[in-house]
Amino acid sequence: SIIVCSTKPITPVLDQQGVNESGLSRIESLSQVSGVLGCQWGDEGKGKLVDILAKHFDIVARCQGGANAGHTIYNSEGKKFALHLVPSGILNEETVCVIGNGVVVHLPGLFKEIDNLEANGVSCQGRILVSDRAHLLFDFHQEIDGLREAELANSFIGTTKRGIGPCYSSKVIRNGIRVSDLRHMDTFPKKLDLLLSDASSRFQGFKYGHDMLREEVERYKKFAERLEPFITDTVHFMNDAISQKKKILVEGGQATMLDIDFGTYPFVTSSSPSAGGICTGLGIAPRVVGDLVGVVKAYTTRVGSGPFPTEIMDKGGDLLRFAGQEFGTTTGRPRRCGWLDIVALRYCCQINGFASLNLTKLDVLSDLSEIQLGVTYRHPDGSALNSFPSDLSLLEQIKVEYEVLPGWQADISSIRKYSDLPKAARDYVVRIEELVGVPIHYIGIGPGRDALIYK
Ligand code: 2SA
Ligand code: GDP
Ligand code: MG
Repeated sequence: SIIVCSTKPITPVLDQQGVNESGLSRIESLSQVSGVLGCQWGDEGKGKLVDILAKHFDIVARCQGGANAGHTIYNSEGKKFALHLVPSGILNEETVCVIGNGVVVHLPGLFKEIDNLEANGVSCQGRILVSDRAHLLFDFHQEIDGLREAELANSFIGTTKRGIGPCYSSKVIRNGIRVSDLRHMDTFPKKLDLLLSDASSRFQGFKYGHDMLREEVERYKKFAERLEPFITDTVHFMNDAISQKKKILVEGGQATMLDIDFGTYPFVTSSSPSAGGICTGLGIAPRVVGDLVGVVKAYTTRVGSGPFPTEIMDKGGDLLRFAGQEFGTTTGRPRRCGWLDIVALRYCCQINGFASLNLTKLDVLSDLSEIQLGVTYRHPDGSALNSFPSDLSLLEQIKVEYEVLPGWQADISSIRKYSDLPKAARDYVVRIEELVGVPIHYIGIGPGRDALIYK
């Protein structure tokens, strides 16, 4: 047989969303129910991957969190969208977007987001389903989020003040109001009254009167009418879709290191952004959940207070912040920056059992002459920790040991093939895979839809 060798470099054939052939096989082999979850302290670039994958899924579903999430995505013309409650599948017109029972829903915020999408030519009609079991997050939840942070004084969490903790508190203490309650406007005022009086007895700074209650009820009567077409028994919908062999992609908000159980408690969010949140937040069985893709930034950022072992405290942190444009999508807060933390990443991979990883923002490291990887946590007694500690006081005392790798000091943002990356960049990717034991299948080299390398 004759083997014909081309002397010309082969340019990958890109489809409209910039997916080349190797990318297609990666995406098509993802299981019927797949998920995209954050591996660090959020803002890894989950939204971008979900938007790219959405084209190959029938449904994109959010299972936890609320409008604290900020997922930035760009359409094929480069137009930017910052999503908070609406799943990042919305720009792909064939995709149905589900807001599951585990999400806390601030209706004014949701409607504003929908109006903004519609004003920018994205049709949402019939494409967004809101679970009848999801809890409603009221403006007063946001107000007491602020009061609670003020009360905590120097040990404040640094929440997004979107009312997340207070709303999940209402849910767990069992006086929360759910979307389905909007269908019973006769009993709604009494429920809201109880909820508000609970808040005012707990927070001196929170006052409400009958006028406010009446106005809020009137407002919610209108919201109830507007929401009605969106309200769905999403547990039934999801399970039906699974039996019909529809492809479902679950979009995580926040990340495992902010998980209420596994994160750096109490400096965490109030939901479960890790794998378990998929089942509780959508009402689907663990055995139907297939491949989970972990999204990990090539370095680390954290917004809000709490331990951050690999944080760069000197001007190196500022350089990363500006190079990576690390400012909160929801609040605009500057994000704290540091090196990639392998100990935390391994812990996260254990909890979630990722099939593969998406390493994002590799392009941001391009100017550095050397790059550090936090590989070991050393106890004050000199021993190496064999897991991520739950004890925050210990976490503050540990010393991180770093491996230093050479940088590549070249612009990689227009590269679309793994083999075209500079050797030092490939070495960095491979070293992370070796240390973590999970393959990196996707590499982000820019914010745009096409800026993804499939490995
Ligand atoms: P909350 O508001 O109760 O969930 O805050 C508790 C902690 O969780 C963190 N958290 C986040 N961290 C990163 N990104 C988030 N979303 C926005 C974004 C944040 C923003 O995409 O940039 O705009 O500031 C997010 N949401 C919650 C939060 O910082 C607290 O540490
Ligand atoms: P999410 O919350 O995980 O969806 O992430 P955010 O949207 O809050 O933050 C990630 C930011 O990085 C967004 O502004 C994205 O547009 C941007 N981004 C995502 N992937 C890449 C990448 O590979 N390179 C660069 N330079 N930016 C990226
Ligand atoms: Mg974000």
